Amino acid sequence: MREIVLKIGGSVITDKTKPFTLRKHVLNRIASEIAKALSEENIKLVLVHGGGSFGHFVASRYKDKFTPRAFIEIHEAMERLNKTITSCLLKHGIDAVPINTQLTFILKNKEPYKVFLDPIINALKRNLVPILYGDIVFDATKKFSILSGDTIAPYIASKLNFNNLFYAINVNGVYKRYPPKSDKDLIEVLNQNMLSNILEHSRVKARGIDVTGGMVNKLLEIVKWVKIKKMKIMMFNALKPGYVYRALTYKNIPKKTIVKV
Ligand code: IP8
Repeated sequence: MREIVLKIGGSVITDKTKPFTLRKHVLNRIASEIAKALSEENIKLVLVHGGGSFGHFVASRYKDKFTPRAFIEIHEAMERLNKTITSCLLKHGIDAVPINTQLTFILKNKEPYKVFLDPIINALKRNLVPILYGDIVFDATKKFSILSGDTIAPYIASKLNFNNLFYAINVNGVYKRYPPKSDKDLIEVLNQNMLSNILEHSRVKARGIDVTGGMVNKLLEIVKWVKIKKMKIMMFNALKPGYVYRALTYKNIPKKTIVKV
């Protein structure tokens, strides 16, 4: 059985340089690729999406001072994005069921503290595709904190003992240097040594607004949560047609980064 957590980057499905702007054609194409993969293979799939020009845009207005109003507004923007994505998945025949992040995760000092996985487990048992998303959630010490999809994805993959964790992003993978000169700088296999090196030295910035820190944060959260050596962790460019389908059906993707924990 294939078990896959697929994190779809906010930079893939939205235009992060323009507030509340969806990349409709990209979303439609990705939904059709997921639908095709699900029709061909037996896959236990959990989807997670980021905030893009919805959640990050509203969150940036509050500059880390999350008031009750921020909690409501950021969540409202994320719900709106999630609703659009879910509707698109449904239109393509995918039995996607949104899982409310605020009701699933309570944090303590920004770390998962109480997590209610039962709805996700129940959905999977009934062949549904749970879809989670980065959001602002309750935090036992800080009142409210942002929980990134980049935390949710490796956390869920580990807790559910999944064998695959994939990141559909807007670049080909992780590079040796930033800005990369060419794809010669693409790291095909990121081993543990390289991983600690990157986490110590690099300063990688996402274009547009990103309150959760892009690639470095992805790697940090992978290292924090994934303890299962056999889990396949892969990052690939979802702006390239066919790559999501190829990833979900285990077909080769020419340019990608495999992360070894
Ligand atoms: O884009 C953050 O999720 P991410 C969501 O996965 C918000 O980091 C609310 C900014």
